[in-house]
Amino acid sequence: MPSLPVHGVCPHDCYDACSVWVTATNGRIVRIEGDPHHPLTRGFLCYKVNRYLDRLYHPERLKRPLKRVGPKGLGAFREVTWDEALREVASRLGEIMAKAGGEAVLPYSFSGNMGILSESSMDRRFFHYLGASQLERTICSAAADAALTWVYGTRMGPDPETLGRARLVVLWGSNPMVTNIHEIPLLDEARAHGAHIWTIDPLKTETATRYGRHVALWPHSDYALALGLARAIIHRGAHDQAFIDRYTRGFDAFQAVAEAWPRDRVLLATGLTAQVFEALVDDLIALRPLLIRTGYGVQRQFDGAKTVWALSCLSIILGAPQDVGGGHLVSNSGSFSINWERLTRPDLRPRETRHINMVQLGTALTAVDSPRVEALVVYNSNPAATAPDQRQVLEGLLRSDLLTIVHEQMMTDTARYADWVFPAAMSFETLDLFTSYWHRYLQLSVPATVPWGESVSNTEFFRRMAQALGLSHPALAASDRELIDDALDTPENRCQGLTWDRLWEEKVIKIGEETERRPFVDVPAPTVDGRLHLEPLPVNPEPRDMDREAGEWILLSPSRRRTIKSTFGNVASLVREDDPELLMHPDDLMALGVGDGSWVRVFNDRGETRMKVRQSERPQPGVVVSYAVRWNLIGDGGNVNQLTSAALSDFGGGATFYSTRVRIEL
Ligand SMILES: Nc1nc2c(c(=O)[nH]1)N[C@H]1C(S)=C(S)[C@@H](COP(=O)(O)OP(=O)(O)OC[C@H]3O[C@@H](n4cnc5c(=O)[nH]c(N)nc54)[C@H](O)[C@@H]3O)O[C@H]1N2
Ligand SMILES: Nc1nc2c(c(=O)[nH]1)N[C@H]1C(S)=C(S)[C@@H](COP(=O)(O)OP(=O)(O)OC[C@H]3O[C@@H](n4cnc5c(=O)[nH]c(N)nc54)[C@H](O)[C@@H]3O)O[C@H]1N2
Ligand code: SF4
Ligand SMILES: [Mo]
Repeated sequence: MPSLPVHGVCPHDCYDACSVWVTATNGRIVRIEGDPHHPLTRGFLCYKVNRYLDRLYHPERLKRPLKRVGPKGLGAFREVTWDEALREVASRLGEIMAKAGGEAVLPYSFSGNMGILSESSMDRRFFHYLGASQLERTICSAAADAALTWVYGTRMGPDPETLGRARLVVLWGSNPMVTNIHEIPLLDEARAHGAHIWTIDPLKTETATRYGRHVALWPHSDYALALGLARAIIHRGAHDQAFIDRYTRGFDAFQAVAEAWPRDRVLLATGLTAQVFEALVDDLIALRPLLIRTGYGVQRQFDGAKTVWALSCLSIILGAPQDVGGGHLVSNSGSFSINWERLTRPDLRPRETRHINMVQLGTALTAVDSPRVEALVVYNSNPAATAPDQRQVLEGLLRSDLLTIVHEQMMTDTARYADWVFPAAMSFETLDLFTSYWHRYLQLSVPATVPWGESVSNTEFFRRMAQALGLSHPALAASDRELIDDALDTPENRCQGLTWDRLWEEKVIKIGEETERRPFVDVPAPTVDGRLHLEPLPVNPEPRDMDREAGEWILLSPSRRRTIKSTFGNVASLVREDDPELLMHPDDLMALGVGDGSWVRVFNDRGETRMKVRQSERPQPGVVVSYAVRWNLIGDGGNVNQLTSAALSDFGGGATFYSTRVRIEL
């Protein structure tokens, strides 16, 4: 007899945060279906999660703690009991901290599970209490976050439920056909009402093909384009001076930067024709509501932050925020009211401790001193596959004196380098609270069954670690229910009656402002003066990254349809071993004298990997594509991140994966 379905939330790092119903029979999950009542996720799931049972009960799913028995990286382990593993790990951690202090311990995690408890609660308390090094979690969106906070004082944009009203949508470096599939019905709706939808992307993506009006600009030239469009609009007198006067500050300084971008310079930088440029200007001036929908693709590069700043300013000088359905949407993370201080307890830190930027994990493990990183605790992330400058990361993970502890669901590329691996529960087996970086629904995910084997949730893992280390502070023993209460404990939530009881009753709750309320217009921007800040970021206003040398290609590695970064990368129904790895334009294949399907060596001064080339008109000549990311194990021991840059973005300390140049040979 199947039990009744319970409400769950897809936990993966995805805009959509789908509402689902999960059914278990005899302790085993047998069905995962979309919730038809969720206004945005609408009862359908993506290609990946439609095959989720293949991941949940994957033959390689970890069930018991493991201790390394062979050389690091080879994946030779033996099963041990939780008691033995915790005892030994606690004793090693104790020795390290006694000798080198808490900062010799480095946590490394990201959004493998987006539940608030799983991503950022007991783990943070634990590391704060130890006085561990603090990880700056920058790998995904730090450049955009910094720019948005500069301009708007938060990360918030229009409610996606109003998207259908837009009459001009500019999808700027975003590929919702792959990464935000529930946005597609909204875009279709807008198009059915006559909206023009432009896609600004160096690649001819599935989204560009669906909506036409594709602007295949040269990678990383968006900053030039945004400023050039703004300049042209201002020169035509078509900017919204009344809006600018009432809601913004810094317009003159913005205009001074935009002045450096006359049309000819923009055409040279972007590769656009004058007709396309003028058609865009005309649409931007004529059509309202105007939504600029910026994805994270534009900011994974050296000039990432100032690009997002320029796009924000472009939408603001056109007065886009004053229409319901208009504005600039990058992220809605800032819409939610979560008491992060109470949840993560930075006050537990014995003293201020150093920060380590996760983008530079390789350097942190191989070159940082005083103290050296002697213990690395990885959860919710698979840096051996997903971090840039992979050769250095793997060199660090191979250090014989590094204690590496990994809490994981699968034997990932990173877990193979661990000294100790602890089995992690899956989200549908644990209680958690979810926000979204796209929509405005807070959701409760209720366990459909108990964790598989001896696996435990992230919160339970860190409770056990604390106990094994003899840490008796009550904050380190809080239950999941107590953590949720702490998370919700804010004046805004109290005011809206957002409590555990209501969440338990309703499971899916629309938060904050009503759909019709226009951010930054009906409520002031949460900046110091309530205005939108157009002043330039405190960085060099000239772009850094626009060209390549002879014999080099720009390598882009955006999201892959059948995986979420490396997650799902071992699910046979989703990953084919013969998947093409490197897409290349036919002209480039011809010039290189390489046939479709050949194996090539792709290299630069950071690393190299072998990939199979496939002829494709997605990239333009001079650009190659390898979707992020496949497991190293499934290739030649490395993947695209052998080649990517660990340099930081202009502002905000973000990742620059796409500022990568490579050479290619047979
Ligand atoms: N199926 C699937 N879904 C995912 C993910 C996944 O791996 N697979 N990843 C999830 C995560 S972690 C994130 S952060 C989001 C990211 O999702 P998005 O915000 O959509 O970002 P990306 O996939 O990085 O890139 C989007 C587009 O930006 C383009 N792009 C690259 N460089 C430039 C440039 O210089 N200018 C412009 N205009 N465009 C550029 C790329 O070609 C790509 O088509 O998606 C999430 N959803
Ligand atoms: N070349 C290139 N590289 C990129 C990018 C790119 O565009 N190009 N994008 C970057 C971006 S945007 C991101 S966000 C990062 C993501 O990089 P990662 O943070 O490494 O994310 P994933 O590869 O999804 O790995 C998440 C891991 O968490 C595990 N996991 C899932 N749920 C749980 C749980 O509840 N508990 C525990 N303990 N583990 C769990 C999964 O099994 C999986 O192995 O990759 C970055 N890497
Ligand atoms: S991965 Fe994204 S689209 Fe797919 S089910 Fe999860 S939240 Fe929905
Ligand atoms: Mo991401």
